[in-house]
Amino acid sequence: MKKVLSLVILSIFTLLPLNAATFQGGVAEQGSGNASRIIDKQTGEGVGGADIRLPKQNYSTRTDSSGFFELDTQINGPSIMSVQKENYKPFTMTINDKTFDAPIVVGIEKSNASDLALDANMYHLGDDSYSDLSANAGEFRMQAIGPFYTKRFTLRNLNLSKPIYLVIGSIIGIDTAMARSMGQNKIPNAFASPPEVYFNGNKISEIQLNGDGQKIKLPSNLIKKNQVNEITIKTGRNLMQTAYVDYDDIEFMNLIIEN
Ligand SMILES: [Ca+2]
Repeated sequence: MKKVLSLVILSIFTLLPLNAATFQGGVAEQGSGNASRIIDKQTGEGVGGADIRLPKQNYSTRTDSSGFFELDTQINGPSIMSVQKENYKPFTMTINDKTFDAPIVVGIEKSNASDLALDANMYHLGDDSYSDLSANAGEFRMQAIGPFYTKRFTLRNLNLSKPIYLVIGSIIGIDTAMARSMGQNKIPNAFASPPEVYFNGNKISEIQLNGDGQKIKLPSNLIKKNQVNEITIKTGRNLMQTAYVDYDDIEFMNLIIEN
């Protein structure tokens, strides 16, 4: 019971920057034995043959025919775990060394025709220079692609009468003052400006906290229907370092457009 509670607290914590309704998967209940499980969120049945990946650990495994899996790898510090299965929304969640102290059950959702999976890969923004106390300290270094990420895509078949969102599956490593005050990192004397999100050249959001399933509304006046649109995510910089530019090293995975 204690484990369930701590997972619930973890979920609430990682979900703080958004409302609960935006969580697409979710830790539903405790698993049994040593095996964790992936289930269909609607039917509650196990999802067999789902790919589980931990890019930072360079580790992957697959669920058995009943949806059960075990992670045979060491997790130090926050890491992103992805779950992928055909016909389901790509799902990610932030895990740490405590997450699998007891088996967990994660519900994944069938994909909708109106959702656009923009990018299921993991990216590291920054300059590969960061403190061991940062929210990003981990054992496997994924090379930084630089201070920003850009993706171009065409938006078709949109229902413009409904809101359209960019969903960031998971994001870790943000060292803002707010992330520090929430206990997401342990750096005593430094903090960074927040990552910024641009849509078609306009800044539409700042991301203050690490977490899963963060939803950003795309302003309808900026949406180009049936044309090329562009999303850019730019990492922040260490505000206590003035001698040179020290970009905040962050990692994110799984971008989806939801309509
Ligand atoms: Ca850095």
